[in-house]
Amino acid sequence: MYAELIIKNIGNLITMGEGDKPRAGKEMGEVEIIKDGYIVIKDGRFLEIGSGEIDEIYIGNTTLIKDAMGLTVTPGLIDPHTHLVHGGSRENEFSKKLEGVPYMDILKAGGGILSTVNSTRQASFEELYIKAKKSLDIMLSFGVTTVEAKSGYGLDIETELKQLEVVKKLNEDHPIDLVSTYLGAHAVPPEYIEKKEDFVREIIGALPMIKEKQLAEFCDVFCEEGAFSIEETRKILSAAKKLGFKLKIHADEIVTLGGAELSAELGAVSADHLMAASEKGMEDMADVGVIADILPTTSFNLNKDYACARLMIEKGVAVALSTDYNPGSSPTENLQLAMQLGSLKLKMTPKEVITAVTVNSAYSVDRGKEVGSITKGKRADFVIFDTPNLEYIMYHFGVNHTKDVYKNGIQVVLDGKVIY
Ligand code: IZC
Ligand code: ZN
Repeated sequence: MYAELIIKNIGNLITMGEGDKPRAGKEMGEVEIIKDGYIVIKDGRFLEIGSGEIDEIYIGNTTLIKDAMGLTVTPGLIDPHTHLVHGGSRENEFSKKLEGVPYMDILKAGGGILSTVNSTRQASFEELYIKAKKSLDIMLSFGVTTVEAKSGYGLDIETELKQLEVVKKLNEDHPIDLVSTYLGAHAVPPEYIEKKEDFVREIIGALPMIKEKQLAEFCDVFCEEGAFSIEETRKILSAAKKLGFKLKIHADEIVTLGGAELSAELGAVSADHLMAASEKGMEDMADVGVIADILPTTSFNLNKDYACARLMIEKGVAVALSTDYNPGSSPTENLQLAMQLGSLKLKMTPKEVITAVTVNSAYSVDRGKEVGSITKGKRADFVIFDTPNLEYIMYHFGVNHTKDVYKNGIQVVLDGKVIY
C-alpha cells in the first residue's frame, strides 16, 4: 500500500474531479479547487487525493514526500492539435505576412504549406526526429504531457509515412504521450493541381495501410476554400470512419463552409479552429457532443478574429484549447500562451481555460479515461505551477509558470528545466 510519491502542502489543487466525460457549457466553469491539498502516487498512478492530514498508511521507508510550498497543481496539460513533425521553417514569408498578404494567398502562390512540404520531403527521418524532439522538450517545459501530432507535409505516401513513423518513434522515446493523426488532405500538391479527384482517391487509398501499420488513430482534413471542400472532406472522412479511424476536421477557419455542421454529421471527436463557424454549426456540435478545439495563438499570429468561445460555451459546447504548433500560422509550442489568450481574447474564465486544456483536451484526443484529471486510478501526470493560484497563470502572461512536471509519477521537469 506504500506510496512512491506524495505531494503535500498544495495551496490550490485543481483535480477536475472524476474527469469521466468532457465538460460542456457551463460545467466548464464549475471547477472545484482543493485548498491545502495532497496527492498520493503509486505505480505511476494517482492512489489518493485529499486535503489536510495525510493517512500514515501510505508512508513507508521508500516513500518520497515533496512539499509543494503552497503552490498550484493541475493535471498535466494536453495539446490536442499540433503539426509537430515538419522540416524547415517559414520566416522567409514573414515580411509578406506583415505587409498583409493573406495566409491562403501565400499557399496559392506555392508557398505556405507547400513550402513546408518541400522541406519535409527533403528532410531525413533523423532530421525530422531531432527537430520534433526539441519541440517536445519545449512543450514539456510548459507543462504539456500529452500531444496530438499530424502528418500532412508529405502529400505523397512515402513522406506521410515518414512523418507518422517519426511520431511513433518519439512516442516510444519521449516522456510526452503522442496521439497520431493522418492529415493526408492538408493541401493539394502541385503535381495534382489539375486532377484533384485523383489526389482524393490517393488519400483514401492510403488509409488501409496506415490503419494496418497502426500509424494513426485519427484522420483529419483541412476543409477550407483553397484546400478541401465539404464534399471532398465528407468523402475522405466517411472512408476513414468505415475503417475505424476517429475523426477531426480543420473546420471553418477562414470561410464559413459548414465544417462545424459536417463534424456533427460525421460524429467527429473534434472540430478545430471554428473562427468562422455558424451558430447552427455550434448547435449541431453541442447536440452530438463534438468538442470545439479552439486555437487562439493562430488568430493572434494571423491577426484574425478569434473564435466565439463564449457563444459556444453558452450553447453547451465542450471547448478545448491548443497551440496548433506549425511553421506557418502558429509557430509556437507555448500552450500557456494559448491559455492566456483564451482568457484575454476568448474571454474564458481561468476555470474554463484549465478545463479546456485538461479534461476536454484529453477527450479531444480520446485519452479521457487515462489522463486529463487528477483522479484515483488515472496516470499521475501533473504540473506544479510556480503561482499562488489558478488565475495567476492567465493574469501574468507571456512567461512560463511551470516549476515541476511529473509524467506517470516520474519527475521530468525540475524548476522549469527538462530533466528526463
Ligand atoms: O503549415 O500552415 N492551417 N494548416 C492549416 C496549417 C495551418 C499548417 C501550416
Ligand atoms: Zn492545424
